[in-house]
Amino acid sequence: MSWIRTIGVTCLAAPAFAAPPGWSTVPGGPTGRVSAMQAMETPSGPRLYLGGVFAGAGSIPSPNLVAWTGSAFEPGPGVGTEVLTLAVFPYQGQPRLVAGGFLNVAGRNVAALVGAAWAGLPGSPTPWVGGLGVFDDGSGPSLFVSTPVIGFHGSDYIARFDGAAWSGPGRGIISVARALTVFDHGSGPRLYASWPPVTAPTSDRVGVWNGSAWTGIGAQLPFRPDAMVVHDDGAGPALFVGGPGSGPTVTLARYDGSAWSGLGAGTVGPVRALASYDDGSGPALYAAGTITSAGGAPVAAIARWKNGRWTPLGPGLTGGSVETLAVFDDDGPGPIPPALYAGGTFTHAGGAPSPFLARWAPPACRADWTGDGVVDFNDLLGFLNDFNAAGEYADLNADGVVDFNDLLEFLNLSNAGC
Ligand SMILES: [Ca+2]
Ligand SMILES: [Ca+2]
Repeated sequence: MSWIRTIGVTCLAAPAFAAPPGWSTVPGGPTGRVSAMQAMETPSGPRLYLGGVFAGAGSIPSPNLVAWTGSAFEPGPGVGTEVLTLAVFPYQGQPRLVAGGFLNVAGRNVAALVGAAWAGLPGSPTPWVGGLGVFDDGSGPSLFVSTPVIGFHGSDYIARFDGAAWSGPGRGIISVARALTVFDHGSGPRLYASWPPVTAPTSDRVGVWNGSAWTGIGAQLPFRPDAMVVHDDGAGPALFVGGPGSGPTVTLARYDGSAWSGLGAGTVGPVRALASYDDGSGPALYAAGTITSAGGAPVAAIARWKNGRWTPLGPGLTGGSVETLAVFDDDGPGPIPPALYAGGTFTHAGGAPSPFLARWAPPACRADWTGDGVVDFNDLLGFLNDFNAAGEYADLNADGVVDFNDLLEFLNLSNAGC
């Protein structure tokens, strides 16, 4: 039979869970825009917190913040009028979820979830908060808070809170930084902000906090970033940034510690969220927002960069934008693989209704090649198509080549029911 043949295709990563991923909806999810997501361990187990502008999740009232347990939604509890940013920060003796935005918790716009109640951080901004970042300069972790205040605790637009007291790191940055990300390119960790400091050329676009002062990045970038993530594309960890751009402008770049570089033909359209996620075939970079093309081909709001090329995520996300991405493992060590969650204003995922929240992941059962929840003949046909095309997910036994042993592996999985 023609499809039984050896195909010598080299795959780079050893897949832990190779089967083609797909979109699924998360029933009973948030009833409005999701702007931020944060995974964390809690005394009740892992939670994915979702913040934004909504009345609750499904029929559960919980304004602007809800928690996903991996199988159900819980009240956040709700907070404020709009959550823009979330982080995890040690406060009052243990790691806490902290939120920023338009919260007005006792007049403050950064609040920590202490037990079952929100506590406004004393000294936190009375105007809104657009960015939160956690950075340890060696003296313990500090929460960096970005807000539209000149001279906020002695620093423009940004100040730090060590859990007890605020300090202004001197001259600040030139506007509210939505993205604050820690990156170490070999000379120690630094905090990167999505606006340059007042002391650097605006063309630097990005500010760097070295533990004592803000400096420019020293390498010009043609757009201002809104999203940042550290990702290893195989050439070592690098800082990837995405931004608004306009028209046919590339809106994504990679910084290796000394220079910016592009990602192939790049993305067109605003990038609002970035994530590093391993779907079982190795880590890849995911860029999302309102992008309309990646690598020169059309995509719907989200695309994947791996091994030097762009791929769409099936029919993508439509009807609105993607504002945030997060990786969450619904059942921890259980059989369900980690998923990439997307939140925003979109209405559909993979062509099916999935308002404001969607889940991209391989099927829990590897023999369910089509991801429709049943193992049948269509899965064999689907696998054989990918096998013949030497598709990247066809290396089922993770030995780096797509060959007859992978077909045997699939048949074994299929016979075993999964
Ligand atoms: Ca199936
Ligand atoms: Ca193989």
